[in-house]
Amino acid sequence: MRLTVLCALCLLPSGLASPLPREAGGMSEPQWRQAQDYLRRFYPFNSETREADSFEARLKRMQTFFRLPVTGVLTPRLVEIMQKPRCGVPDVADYSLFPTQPKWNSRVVTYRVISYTRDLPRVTVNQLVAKALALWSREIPLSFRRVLAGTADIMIGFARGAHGDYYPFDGPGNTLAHAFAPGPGLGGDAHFDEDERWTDGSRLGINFLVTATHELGHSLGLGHSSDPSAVMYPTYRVGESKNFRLSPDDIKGIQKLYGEKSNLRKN
Ligand SMILES: [Ca+2]
Ligand SMILES: [Zn+2]
Ligand SMILES: [Zn+2]
Repeated sequence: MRLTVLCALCLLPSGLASPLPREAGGMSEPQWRQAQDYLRRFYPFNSETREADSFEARLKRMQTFFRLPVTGVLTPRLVEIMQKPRCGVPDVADYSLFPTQPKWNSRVVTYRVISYTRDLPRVTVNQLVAKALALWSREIPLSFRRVLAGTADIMIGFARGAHGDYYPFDGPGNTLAHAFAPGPGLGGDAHFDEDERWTDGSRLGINFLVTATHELGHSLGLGHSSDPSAVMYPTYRVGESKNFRLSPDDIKGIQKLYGEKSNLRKN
């Protein structure tokens, strides 16, 4: 069985808190604690040494990811990023852990929406999931088939708090959703935090199309991108529902995994 991207989190004992560095002043105790928690969740281990490393080393990897000066010092700018709503999948390309990048090997991948949000009509959720999948499938030789019962490759649902996969959601804000890389069982599944207020763009809230397109990118095998224009960027930004589309970076990533769709079939 293949490891998923999220399994990276399992490797980390929760008591492994590093001592708080004191060299940078101006941060409150809760901010330090939040920073430690954030780094533990999203930068759990070094993908080269496969070891959990120090607070400073994690901070440096975060600064590298977000294209900031790599100082290893906690700054207000980093605290600001840490407070943004985001995806629950770590910003660690742990693909070096497996010999091959996980992907679906069949040309048709099935999906099923198993639970819904109270914020949107079911038909809207179904339409937006189909739209998100279409954004990906128009770039690659892969198609999606919805099933209404039984087990699908990609099981999609909304849940709050603990929901049976060791990655409990955290109430309103912060983690919005997470998804698992291709594989059996939980592999490919995408979960959305029901404690968020989901919207189709017609009112305030977290845009479901934008979030679903991101999570389904993980379901297809993509990790996070540090390109701020990419759908696979880890933090959520508002105001991007109109003309929403994949960025060149996303397309490059997905085609690296699956190849290009034949030009004849692309509109
Ligand atoms: Ca949340
Ligand atoms: Zn993500
Ligand atoms: Zn989950």
